[in-house]
Amino acid sequence: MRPKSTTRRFIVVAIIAAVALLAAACTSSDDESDSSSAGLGADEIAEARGLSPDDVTAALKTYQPSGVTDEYIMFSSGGHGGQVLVIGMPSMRLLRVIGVFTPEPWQGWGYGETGQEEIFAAGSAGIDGEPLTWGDTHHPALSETAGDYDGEFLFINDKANARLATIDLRDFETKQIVNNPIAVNDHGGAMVTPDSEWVIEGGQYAAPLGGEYADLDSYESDYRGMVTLWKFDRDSGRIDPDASFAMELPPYWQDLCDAGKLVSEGWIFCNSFNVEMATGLDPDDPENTEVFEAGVSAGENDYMHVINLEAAVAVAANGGTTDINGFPVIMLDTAVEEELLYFLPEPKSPHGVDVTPGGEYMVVSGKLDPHVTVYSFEKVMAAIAAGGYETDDYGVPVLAFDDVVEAQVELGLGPLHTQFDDQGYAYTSLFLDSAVARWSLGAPYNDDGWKLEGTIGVHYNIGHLAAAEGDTVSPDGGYLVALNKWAIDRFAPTGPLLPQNFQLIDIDGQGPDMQLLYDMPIGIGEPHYAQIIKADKLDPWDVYPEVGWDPVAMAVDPDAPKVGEEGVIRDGNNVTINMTLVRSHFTPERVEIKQGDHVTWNLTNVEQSLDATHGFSVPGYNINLSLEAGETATVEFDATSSGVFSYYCSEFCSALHLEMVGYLLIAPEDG
Ligand code: CUK
Ligand code: CUA
Repeated sequence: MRPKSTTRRFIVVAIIAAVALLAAACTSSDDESDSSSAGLGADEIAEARGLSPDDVTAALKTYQPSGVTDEYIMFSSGGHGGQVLVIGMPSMRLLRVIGVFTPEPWQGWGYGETGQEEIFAAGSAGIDGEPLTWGDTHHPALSETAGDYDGEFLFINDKANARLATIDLRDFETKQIVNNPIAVNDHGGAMVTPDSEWVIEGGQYAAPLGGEYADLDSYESDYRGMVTLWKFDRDSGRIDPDASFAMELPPYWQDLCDAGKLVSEGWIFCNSFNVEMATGLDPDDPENTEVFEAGVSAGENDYMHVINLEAAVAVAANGGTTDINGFPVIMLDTAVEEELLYFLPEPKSPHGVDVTPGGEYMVVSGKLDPHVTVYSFEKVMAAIAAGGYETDDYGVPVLAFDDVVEAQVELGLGPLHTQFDDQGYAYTSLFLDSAVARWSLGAPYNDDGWKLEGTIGVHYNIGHLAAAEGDTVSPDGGYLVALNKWAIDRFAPTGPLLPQNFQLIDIDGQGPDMQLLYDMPIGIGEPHYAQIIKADKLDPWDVYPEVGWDPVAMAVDPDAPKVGEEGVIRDGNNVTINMTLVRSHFTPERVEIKQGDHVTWNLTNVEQSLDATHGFSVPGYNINLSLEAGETATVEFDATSSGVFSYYCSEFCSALHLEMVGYLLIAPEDG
């Protein structure tokens, strides 16, 4: 167990004192119907607003005075908004929306900047080369060193199009999108190994690998699942596709994965569903009346995939792969032959797999089973060593459930995901019960563990949950966030589309003692997973390190426009504009070109002051850049339309911001 931070201990002491005062005041003060609270004392405000003592403690635990920063930072997926949300905790203030798979205008993400367009193009899985302009982000993964978040990078998957993105936490910007060459969608990504050498991307809905066509009648022979291991190169800050590989899996629907840690390091665990291999209702076959929701859950068991990553890496390195779409894949028969893959029976339609902080156990929840099932890594290793197992239809060894299970704990209805704290507790989301269950782990965490401690209701239908550093080797405890799918009656109505509801919960207590602190509506996409890092582990730049910094290359661009060297250079139909930006003007302020010109517009924000961002927007041409202090960028476009285009700065940067403008004159071709 780790000691609580001194700040937190101080807060707790302060709250106890304040609440004692307020609780007394709340119950004893006179009837007051004045709705204005200006000039009232704290007790009178609580009374006037009808706040209970619990409301008051919740407010005291989450309020951040102006200028005081948060203790934790939560990185949440933005769901089909395609971004990552950055939220301060415990205040639950939205700090930033990082554009990833979706253009984001405030950051000028995806509105003409050449380097960004190259990132989109490299990672675009669009049909016929058409770029995709959205993604369904599910699982953010902070980079880790020795199993702890190191605050350097963040990975996030796009479930819809089987893509992974890399975000650099020095500037919180997306640097890379890779497109899975063999799969059309994914789900078990992004999860990292304890030193972030590998980023795991598990599949979801089986399909022929490589994008070929095959009829659903040949599902069992032609459809396949997969897991892809992307090699991360920390020095370049990028995934290295040339050093990455995938593994062919049976056409079960692989779901979430987690990397082993400490005692289980070197192994990967992915749950799956649809071991039944249901293929949906067939309108031409009256015998087949099984819709997916019934067919996929018909059997008693699905399979957790236990993958020997270390051995798989060796097999891939020794050429034990087959190229599919130019990407090396360890085929299923090789995986069986080389003993890379084992299955563990999982109860009814599992979702999520979460490895305990010490790596000893893997926790799985059956969506249709009120239990969590805990598997022992040690028992799995012993069962593998003992041999003599059954196999599935594809020849993969299936270990006996009783040989590998450590415990089953009954928690409630619809268990999904599990997180951990520093007190030896686990927390599991209960979708159907709309609750979070706290349960104690067994040895070595608690000698009398494997039992439910209590539940707390959430509002409503919780998917994931995230505890402070709750999936690392050393969880912090203290806070947990319930990522609820439904909000129903929590917020003022805004039409038929309701926000999701992030609820902050204090998990500092013991047994059933948990307190709901705060509701945060999320009105952008539908977040799935989130990770919460201690804020002081992050060390982002205040401004770019040098003037002329290219955030795509993460280096100074020697050709970046410099003060005194601005101008417009013509070479035939190619026009290059070198421009600098500083409060409150562009240089040059006039750019005169001709219709039909090909324009390369280089810009440098030459400022080095904190928060001195300038925008650059050109009407009609869909160009909108955000240039942070020191940043350089390039926009290329064809001047197809003649006219007068006033480009302007879109950030209110100074008192004379409105004057930060220039004229782009595009003369008609035959004029
Ligand atoms: S999944 Cu969404 S609630 Cu994509 Cu992690 Cu479980
Ligand atoms: Cu620069 Cu407004």
